[in-house]
Amino acid sequence: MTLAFSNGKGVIGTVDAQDAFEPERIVVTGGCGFIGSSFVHHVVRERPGVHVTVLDKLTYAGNPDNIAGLPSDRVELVVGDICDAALVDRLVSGTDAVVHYAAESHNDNSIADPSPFLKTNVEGTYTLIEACRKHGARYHHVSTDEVYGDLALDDPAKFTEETPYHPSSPYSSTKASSDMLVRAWTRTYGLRATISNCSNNYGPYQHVEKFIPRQITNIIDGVRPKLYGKGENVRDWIHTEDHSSAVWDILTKGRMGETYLIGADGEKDNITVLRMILEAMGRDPEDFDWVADRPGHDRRYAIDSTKLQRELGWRPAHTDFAEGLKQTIDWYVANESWWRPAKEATEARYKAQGQ
Ligand code: NAD
Ligand code: TDX
Repeated sequence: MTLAFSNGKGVIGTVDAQDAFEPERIVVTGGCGFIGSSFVHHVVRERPGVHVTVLDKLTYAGNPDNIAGLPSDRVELVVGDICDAALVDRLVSGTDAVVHYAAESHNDNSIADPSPFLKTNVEGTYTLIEACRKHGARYHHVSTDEVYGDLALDDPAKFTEETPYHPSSPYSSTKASSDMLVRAWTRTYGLRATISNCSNNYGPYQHVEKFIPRQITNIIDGVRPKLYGKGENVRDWIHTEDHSSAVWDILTKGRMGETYLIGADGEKDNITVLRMILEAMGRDPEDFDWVADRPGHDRRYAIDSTKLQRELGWRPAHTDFAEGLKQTIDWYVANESWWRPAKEATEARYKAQGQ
């Protein structure tokens, strides 16, 4: 049987009934990070019947304040490591699905020290899929477009689900490795899994080590923003709330064993984004420093999300990047107490790298 779904005006997609899935209890790993916490908020807001257990190690990137204030009968935080097999086994035994966000997520850190990336991104994923296999839980794997490597700046192509894997950095190669584990577990053991590969996210609660929050908070601090290389690298920006709605759709309507690319046609080069931030904050658009380039710096990412849109009817809600950026800037201006504790150490790390 096939189920149709509509946007209120007409049918925009269908899904096989056998794949439609309505979880009551989910485990969200990395739910105190930037994107995982957005997903937790999304589920609490949009799905009143669903209980969320967040499993998060609270590394430098995890902050329990990101999910503070959510109702305690809907959201439980378990502080722990996804590599802890006994803990993972216990949590997965009582859940319908695992949505896996936890990761070491920053390329620059992976270049400075790859070891935690191997541990968390590869061994952590292995630990989770083994538990899901044992207990028959559904598994959704959150990954990145960086597994496909990069595109030339003048190439009209975009990544699709058929693009060969070609990761460049220690971070993206560990994410690619984790995707491969999920694919193998799906085929060999019949793990009931889906995978999504999303482009660059922006929005509130992003760590100040990442490009957009780093520049916003530098400007607030009266420090000149830092642009790598020639500033011509292109990223395909998507608001984190759109990433969250897409992951929910894939979890509940996606076909087993399938990969879906998530993107919102938000390609911009870095210098353009930086000038937009400077202008939105009332500064001279040329008031920034050129700094050393990232080794192996991927040139361009671009996502073709046709499959997700056509099969599952997903659409991004935040299509005005300038407006989303302005709201993001306003959030950092209004929430200095959230980012201030991480700022000094982050900038000290960059300074040591000449960035
Ligand atoms: P983040 O660094 O902001 O958050 C990561 C979270 O995982 C933190 O809360 C941290 O405490 C937790 N964590 C780290 N190691 C852990 C461990 N061993 N056990 C338990 N918890 C652990 O990352 P993010 O930007 O929110 O990214 C989340 C996911 O989305 C990652 O898998 C990332 O690869 C993927 N992704 C990110 C982007 C992006 O633009 N940021 C784009 C596509 C995909
Ligand atoms: O200070 C900076 N100056 C600068 O020019 C920083 C921190 C970055 N950059 C550049 C590098 C990139 O071209 O900006 C671009 C974006 O950098 P990041 O925010 O570090 O993101 P990126 O490396 O593209 O990876 C992000 O998107 C894909 C996330 O961090 C990953 O987790 C995700 O998988």
